[in-house]
Amino acid sequence: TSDRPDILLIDQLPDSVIQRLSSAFTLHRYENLESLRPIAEKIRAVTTGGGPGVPPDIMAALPKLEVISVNGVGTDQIDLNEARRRKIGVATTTGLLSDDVADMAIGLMLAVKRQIVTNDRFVRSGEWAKKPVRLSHTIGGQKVGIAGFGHIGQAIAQRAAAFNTEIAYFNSRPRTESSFRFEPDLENLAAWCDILILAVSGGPRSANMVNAPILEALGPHGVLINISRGSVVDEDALISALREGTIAGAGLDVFQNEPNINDAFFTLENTVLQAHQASATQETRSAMGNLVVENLLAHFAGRPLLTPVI
Ligand code: 8YV
Repeated sequence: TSDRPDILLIDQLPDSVIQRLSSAFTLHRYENLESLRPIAEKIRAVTTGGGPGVPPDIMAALPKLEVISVNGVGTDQIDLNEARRRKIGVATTTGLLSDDVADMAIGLMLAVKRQIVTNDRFVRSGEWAKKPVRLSHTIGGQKVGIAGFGHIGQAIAQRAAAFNTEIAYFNSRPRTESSFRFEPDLENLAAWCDILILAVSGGPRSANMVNAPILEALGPHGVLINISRGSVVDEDALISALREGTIAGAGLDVFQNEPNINDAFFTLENTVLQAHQASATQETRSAMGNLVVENLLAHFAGRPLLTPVI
């Protein structure tokens, strides 16, 4: 009945959020297109994460879809033109996760530059008693280039500034309200900086934006940090650059084909890997989940979405 709309869940949500959802809606977990078919006609809303989005075949299979509530900020895996054409509302959890994601970028920067993860392995393997410790690199005075200067990029800049780094950013347009230096050319930014942090949104415009020439420009002392989308980086070029010392190291939270990522990453000593966890704190995931619920409740109460993207 219309009192308890049927909702399709793609991706994981915290238990407390599932409980809130199940008190207002009838929930269906997405497994595959086959098992979706019999209930597809009933589904009026989808919740999903920024990573998985809503694959086109799922969207096409849901004729009664009214609203997509994204547990994240990325909409690169949702066909927004198609959603607009079908008058499907799309909401995200904008604003809630920038701080956590920026913290992860800084954490990865420190982990790579100060060799925290390799040092952890050095201690655990018992090597400490046998070998001299390796020297790492100072953060202060380093040049930090930030590609993508939205909420997350700006939160990264604010934090990086506290480490007495020099900062410049690349963006589709200058942020005149910001006092940080704008660099309109990504290759120039890569050539200038010691640490290149990716905070651009995903999608066709940024696909493989960080390719072999950008990595060459970053150079043998350069470090790449990615908390945005795996699609932004040409991974074959990155893996060769890390193997051959074209760049010094990388800290990666996101990959192509998650979670079945290229296993070449597993053997790279100079990389620190995370499982797309930059927003994955209990506090933020529960705030995000609650906003996912609020958007759905608003929609089915006939009110506008709280945080619509279209
Ligand atoms: C989440 C994200 O990990 O906000 C995004 O776009 O990718 C992340 O915050 C994701 O939404 C959960 O799948």
